Amino acid sequence: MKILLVEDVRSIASVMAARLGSYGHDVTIAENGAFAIELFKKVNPDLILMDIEMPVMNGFETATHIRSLEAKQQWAWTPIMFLTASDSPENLVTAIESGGDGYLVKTVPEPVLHAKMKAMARIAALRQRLAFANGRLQQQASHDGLTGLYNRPYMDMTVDAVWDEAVRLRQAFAVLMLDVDNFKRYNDQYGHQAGDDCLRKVATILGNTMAACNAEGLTQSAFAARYGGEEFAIVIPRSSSAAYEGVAAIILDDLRRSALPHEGNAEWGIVTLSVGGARLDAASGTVADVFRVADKNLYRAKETGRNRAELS
Ligand code: GH3
Ligand code: MG
Ligand code: MG
Ligand code: MG
Repeated sequence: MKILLVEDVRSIASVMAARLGSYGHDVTIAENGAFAIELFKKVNPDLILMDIEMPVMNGFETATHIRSLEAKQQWAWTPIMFLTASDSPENLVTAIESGGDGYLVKTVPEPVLHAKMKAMARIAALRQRLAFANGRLQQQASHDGLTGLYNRPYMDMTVDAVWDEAVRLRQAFAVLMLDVDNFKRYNDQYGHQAGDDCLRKVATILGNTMAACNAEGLTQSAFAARYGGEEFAIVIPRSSSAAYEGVAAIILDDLRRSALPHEGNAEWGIVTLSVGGARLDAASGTVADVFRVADKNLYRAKETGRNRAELS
């Protein structure tokens, strides 16, 4: 385990650190609460062992501060064991109230300390596995399994939040709906498996293009999502009309330049997209209306020849 040991008396700290080190733990020492908070952010320890009486900031105050830092992250809770001189009920109550998980007396016998650390290491290992599994679940819940882009539920949730803020602050809001041209023919000619690969490639291009647009400052927090089937959506918060038109043009161009073969796609012979867009200078009404307009424009782009954008 990575242990953050907080103790102002140097001799006690070094004896304790040597013991913990001999059990195979990686110990960082902080000599007061203020240093402990700095090191806590840097080291990301599995366990904090902390003295109560210290200058600058005592152990209880430090624990409260660490808990308030952790409150900003979901699921964050680093175990804190206080090191006390005396085994009193008041200490235990205050320890728990201030956000600690228990305490050890400083004169704890060697085998007891060793055993307690074994128990804490088991909990730390479990927390690591949970954090890993949780990260994977979050990724799966928000991303499309085929293409790796954001999925529809994530997009809907994010759009609602972006839209609410846009309405409140009367900000611009834009959306592009994109649909692969003649994709049924692609499947018919190359097979469904190749169709899946093609959707992955198109999605990668969309994702990369939007990352570049954000990185270059053309857009801020714009993102692409798989809307369903061979349809995608791009949400562009706070977008100027130049940025909105720019993104549509760049997307069409990036896909054309990738030149993914699609023999059955009219005279082009490569995979192309049709795009319909809608943009408001100052958000009002409902976001569903904005999507409806974009969808209508997508239909017009199809009607008037495909491989093009219709924006309003
Ligand atoms: P249009 O230019 O008018 O959009 O023509 P289209 O053929 O693309 O449109 P249509 O809606 O007729 O067909 C869409 C096709 O996309 C049919 C469906 O099988 C295919 N499709 C949807 N989702 C997937 C997928 O996940 N994988 C594959 N391989 N094909 C998909
Ligand atoms: Mg002390
Ligand atoms: Mg379609
Ligand atoms: Mg299509």
